Amino acid sequence: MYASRLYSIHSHKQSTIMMKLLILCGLLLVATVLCKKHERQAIVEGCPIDFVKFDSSCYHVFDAPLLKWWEAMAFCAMYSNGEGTLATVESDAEEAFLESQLKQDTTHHGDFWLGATDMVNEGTYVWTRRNEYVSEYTNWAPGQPSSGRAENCLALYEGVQFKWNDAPCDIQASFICEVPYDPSATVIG
Ligand SMILES: [Ca+2]
Ligand SMILES: [Ca+2]
Repeated sequence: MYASRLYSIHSHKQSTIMMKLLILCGLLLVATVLCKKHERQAIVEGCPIDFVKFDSSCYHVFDAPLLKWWEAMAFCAMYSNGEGTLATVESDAEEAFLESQLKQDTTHHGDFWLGATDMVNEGTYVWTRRNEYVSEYTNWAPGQPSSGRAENCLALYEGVQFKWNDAPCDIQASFICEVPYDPSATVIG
């Protein structure tokens, strides 16, 4: 009788330990999933949430929403207190960085707006937010710019390995925003 009671207490203790272990495993599983989710948010200090840093700027490729060139420019200005702009590309290194971002993901199709246009003076492209001519650095695809007054906005085009293309400003396309890297900026979370 005594032995069986002892056995019963022992077995009760064992099942309590098992229960505790199961709860612990469950908590660990939830914590792992939450950590993975957190990683996906990709917060880089000094950049807006989900932007990636390169040199002294932060960038994000937007596959959606698809916007006209001027809509995309206004969209980018929502970031960093109005300092956001469609990306400007001013060196081989910056171009290579953006191309690598686009080539990483096979879902990127079509044109990706950059921040230059020749809509004011045909043939003369200007980085509008910087108020600079596109002259020091260019990376036009062969045969581009192709279409005179019919195509006045600059894009990286997937069909030519993300080299430069002039496209009609009112087509709805993907786009890349760029904001200045600001180490003093903090993410509120
Ligand atoms: Ca043009
Ligand atoms: Ca073109």
